[in-house]
This record gives sequence, structure tokens and C-alpha cells, in this order.
Amino acid sequence: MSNKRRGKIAAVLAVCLPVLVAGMAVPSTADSGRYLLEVEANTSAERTQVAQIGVDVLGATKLTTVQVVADKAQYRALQATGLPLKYVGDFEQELKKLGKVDFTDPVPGQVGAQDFPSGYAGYHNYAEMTAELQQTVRDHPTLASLRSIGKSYQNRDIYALKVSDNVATDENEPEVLFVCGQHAREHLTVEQCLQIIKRFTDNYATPAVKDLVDNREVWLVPMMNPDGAEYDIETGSFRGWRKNRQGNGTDLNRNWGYKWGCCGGSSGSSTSDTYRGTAAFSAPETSVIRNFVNSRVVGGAQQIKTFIDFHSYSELVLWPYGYTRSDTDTGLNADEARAFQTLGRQMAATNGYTPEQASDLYITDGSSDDWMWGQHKIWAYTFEMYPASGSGLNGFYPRDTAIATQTARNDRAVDLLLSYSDCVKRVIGQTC
Ligand code: 0X9
Ligand code: CA
Ligand code: CA
Ligand code: ZN
Repeated sequence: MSNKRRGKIAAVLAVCLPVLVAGMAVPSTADSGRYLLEVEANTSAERTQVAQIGVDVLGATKLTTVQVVADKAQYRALQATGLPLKYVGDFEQELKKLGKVDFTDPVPGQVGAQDFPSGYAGYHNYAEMTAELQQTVRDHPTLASLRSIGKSYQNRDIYALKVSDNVATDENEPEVLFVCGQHAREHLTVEQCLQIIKRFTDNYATPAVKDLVDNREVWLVPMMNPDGAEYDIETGSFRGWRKNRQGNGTDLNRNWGYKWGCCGGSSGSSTSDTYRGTAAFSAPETSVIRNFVNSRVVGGAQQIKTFIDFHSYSELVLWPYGYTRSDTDTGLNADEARAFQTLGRQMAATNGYTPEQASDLYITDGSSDDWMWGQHKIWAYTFEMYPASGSGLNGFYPRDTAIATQTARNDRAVDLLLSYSDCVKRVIGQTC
């Protein structure tokens, strides 16, 4: 089908949709009651307004267009904003188009799905990720150690792998934390953590790598939300799932305890994709990471100095705060803001992402980075990985052929963060 024709069909559907919404009979296969839409929203205020309708915000393109999933009521609410809207497709139909599981690559001992569709076999499900971490420790016992730092809601172990020289010893070296897979469907981020692990262990002999690994203690949590990640793939086709699996699901990145629920950056409704949970850290997964980070306060000093929370998608480097649009606030002074910006921009210059304060995207409250900084003064960044833009759900599901390039793309940013972890203010010429 030509693009022109496709555009025309989309235009016709867009025109028809209000009629469908009004209750006309439609073939059930083409209408799951959830729609992929593109909304033109040029400012943080407009994007926050869109998010507050409760739609599932998938990503932002050049900060002018946001991709959302909306039910009928939300679709009407979006129309009422007057922002230009485009109908992209039916949510369920678009997900099915991404493919079905390839049963030639099953998890040993598991019958049926619980694995990625064909074209995605290079991604790691929970069992494969666990096996990979265990193999890393067997291959590099002096460089890598593995522990479970707690359990998910459905009782899966949440793993943290440490990489450093003399890994069994808690040395006096700046500590760095990487968290991946906080959002279930952002599978590329799990691969990012696994790639960092591989590079720091398999390539340890490379002088630049050895220097970093010898002088830092690096913690990686490759899959913070294993229940959600498994739920997303368990039928054999993707579900587009974001949250954990507690009740209707909590958005883990709205459940952290710094200014939780303060500012209209999350939802109190359990069916919303940005549901903040019943209380700060009500989700087992956030409380596991909180307890781990709290446990790294040794002799009154937080050992973890820097942090990246990997998400997808939109190709952004984000820094605190997310709950307010102002550059500085309680616990974040002008020098610190300048250090955040400077290092953020330097990292973005290496990977080609767009650097900005988190709230420039849209207001969020209860996010990981706000807590890491607000509570612990950990220099916390959120990376939104490849692609820069997607049409609807496919932005979360790049083929496995993209894994190698899109994870290696962050090598220099990761190394830069490590190198500044002794004193981030060095980046603005200050001492610590
Ligand atoms: O909304 C989110 O949690 C992140 N986007 S995602 O599409 N991966 O869900 C963006 C968070 C931006 N805000 C902060 N980092 N505070
Ligand atoms: Ca060490
Ligand atoms: Ca240490
Ligand atoms: Zn995310």
C-alpha cells in the first residue's frame, strides 16, 4: 500500500472515530476500544496536560508530537483540548503486527510461549537474563559477583551484579548504579545493562576499561521489573505492558518516595498507566531498590555517587527534577543544576540524544531520579534509548538486530559518567 493511500485511510479513520466512539457498530477485530494516536503538543505544559488525561504516553518525537494509547473516553478528552490529533491504529491490531513467538527458540523446560516473537530472539527473557548473569560470574569470578537484592511482587529474584577489581571486597572506590527494565515493555534497556556487564568483563583487558573497572564499583540491576517483563511476552506476542503486576499494576517510576504524588505528574487511578500506587514504595520492586541504595550508606556516607535509569524510547538524556519545571529547588542549587546540565550535555554529545531537564518532557512525580538526588544526592540521570521516534507501540519493540548498535551507542556516555563519579562537580571546574 502506498504511503499516500495509508495516509488517506488514516485520515478517514480519524474522521470516523468520533462516530465509532458514539457507539456505531464496528467489526470487533478492528476495534479493541484502545487507540494509538499522535498528539501535537509543543510545550511541557501541553504534554503534561495530555499525560494528565490518563492516556499511556509512549514517547515524544522532537518534543512536538507525543504517541499515546487512549481509550474512548480519553480520546474524547484529548479532542476537547483542541490539540491536533492523528489516529494511527488500533492498539491490539498494531501489537499483533509485531509478530508471534518463534517456537524454535523455547526456554528449556518451558512449554509454550514466555519468550520473544521471531525477530526478537536476541532479547533476554527473565530465565535467559539470569543464566547470562550466572555465566558472567563463572567466567569472571574476581571481577563480577551476583546477588539477589529482594523479590518482586510475584516472588522473582531481583538481581544486582557488581563489577570491580577485587569484587568480593568492599573497597573505597566511587560506586555507580545502573538500573534497567523498570518499565516492562522497555526490553532494549535490559540489553543495555547486559551489554555494559559484557563490556566491563569480557573486555577488561582493554586498558581504558581496566582503568575504569579497577577504580569504580559498578552495580547493575538489569531487570528491575521481571514480573512485568515476563507478562509482556508470555502470550507469544507483545502486550505493550508498562507497570508491575501488583493488582492492576503500579507504574514503578511514579512510586518512589521523593515528593511522591505531589505535583500532578502521576495518577491515583489504579487502571492508569501512570498509577503511583497506594503509598510511596508500595511496590515491592521500588522498595527493593530503595533498601539496596539505603544499604550503601556506609559510615554515614552514600557510596553510590552516580546513577542512570535506562528507559525507552525518544533518545533523551534527562536530569532532575521531574516534579517541577524550575531548574533549582530544595536540595538542588544553581551550581548543582549547572553540573547536572553540563555532564548531561556532554553525555548527550557522545550518543546523539537530546539533553534536557526531565520536566521539559512532562511533569512526573515519584520518579527514580528525583528520589536518588532528593534523598541521597546521587547524580541521577534518566536515559531514554532508541528510537528517537516511533509510530505507536513499535518504538518499544525494535528488532534484535538493533541491540548491538543501540547499546554500544552509550559506551562513551557510560564511561564518562564513571570517570566523573569521583567528583561530578569537576565537570564545572569545582572540587568536591
Ligand atoms: O514517564 C516516564 O517514566 C519516562 N518515560 S517512559 O516513556 N520510559 O515511561 C520519563 C521520565 C521522565 N521524568 C523523569 N525522569 N523524572
Ligand atoms: Ca574494586
Ligand atoms: Ca565501596
Ligand atoms: Zn520507561
